[in-house]
Amino acid sequence: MNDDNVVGRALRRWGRGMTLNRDDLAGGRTAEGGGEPQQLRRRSLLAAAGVLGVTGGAVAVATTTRSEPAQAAEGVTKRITIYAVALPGNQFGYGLTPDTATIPGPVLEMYEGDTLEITLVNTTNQRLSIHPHGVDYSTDSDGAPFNNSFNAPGETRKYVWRSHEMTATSGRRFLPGSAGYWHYHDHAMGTDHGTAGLIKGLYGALIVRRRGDILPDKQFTVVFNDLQINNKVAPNTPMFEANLGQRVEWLAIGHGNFFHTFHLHAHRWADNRTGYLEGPSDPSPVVDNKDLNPGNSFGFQVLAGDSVGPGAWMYHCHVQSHSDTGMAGIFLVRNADGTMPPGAQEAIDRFNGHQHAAAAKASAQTHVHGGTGS
Ligand SMILES: [Cu+2]
Repeated sequence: MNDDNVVGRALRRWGRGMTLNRDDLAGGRTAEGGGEPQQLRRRSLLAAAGVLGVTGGAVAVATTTRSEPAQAAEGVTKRITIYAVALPGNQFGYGLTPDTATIPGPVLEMYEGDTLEITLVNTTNQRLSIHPHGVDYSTDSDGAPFNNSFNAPGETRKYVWRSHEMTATSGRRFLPGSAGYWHYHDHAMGTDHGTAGLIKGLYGALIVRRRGDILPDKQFTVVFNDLQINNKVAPNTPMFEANLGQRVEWLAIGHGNFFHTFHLHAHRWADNRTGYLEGPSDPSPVVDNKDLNPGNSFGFQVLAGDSVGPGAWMYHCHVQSHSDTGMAGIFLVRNADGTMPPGAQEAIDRFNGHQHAAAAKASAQTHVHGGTGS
């Protein structure tokens, strides 16, 4: 893949939609570790994007570093095109170009107050849609077939997602804004609930940030989908990598027919909107394990290796039969200079050589689930 072409396409798309604005909102990073061969590498794209800061096939413009709080103009409308594409192995993915569809799809980002106008191009022979959680939309952007809101095979259709800031209401109370770690997914393939689209990979993360939120150095999307992670089983699950001290944003999403618990080794976060404590008396519980059930999503930021140092750390479902059958992966925290810490490669080798005894069986069962509807 040619990064310059990706960036060029993104810029042309932006040029049609709006004027580039250095203070504009982050967005459009392709999820790392999506596991598809076409997957964009965010680091190389960042380098290619240069001063304009277009990332990952680029929904938007991200220039803010972690020492520089996010800022955005009020009420920006961002126009993007997303392609729904058939992938090898009877899977499907969303991509910012027809050639870069991944499982999960690209991370979409906006700030509270922004509007995301999505042109969804259905390149497949299946009925499908894109349905968001957490944002505002009318029934014709719902993505649900009963609202007649979907793409027929080969059809292109526009979906509009709006968002809003927190507002004061009576009784000294506040109505929530849109900020949160949300997600999007198909709602039309196979059944009126998109059951086939979901099991086959049509899902991704949606972040609505509040102005002033800290932006991460890296983002990892982890989707517990039936008994798989990002439609993979260990040891083929994504290995997420960061250098010691990098600010890492985890995006966790649940889909399918099972209840899960997401556990990250050696790191902990505040169980609130961001993962950070607001101060020494912030009452948010601090956790390292959290329910991740179908339709749920949460996110948090941690400093890679904070208080524990570099190493190969595991992330996994803590339902034992699920982790035993392959719902596990590696969070590799390298040394601050990017070199491998002692013992990490050996740990990775052991993980890769580990016989996840029932993995093949579980995978086969999952494919039975996924075999319906198309
Ligand atoms: Cu599980």
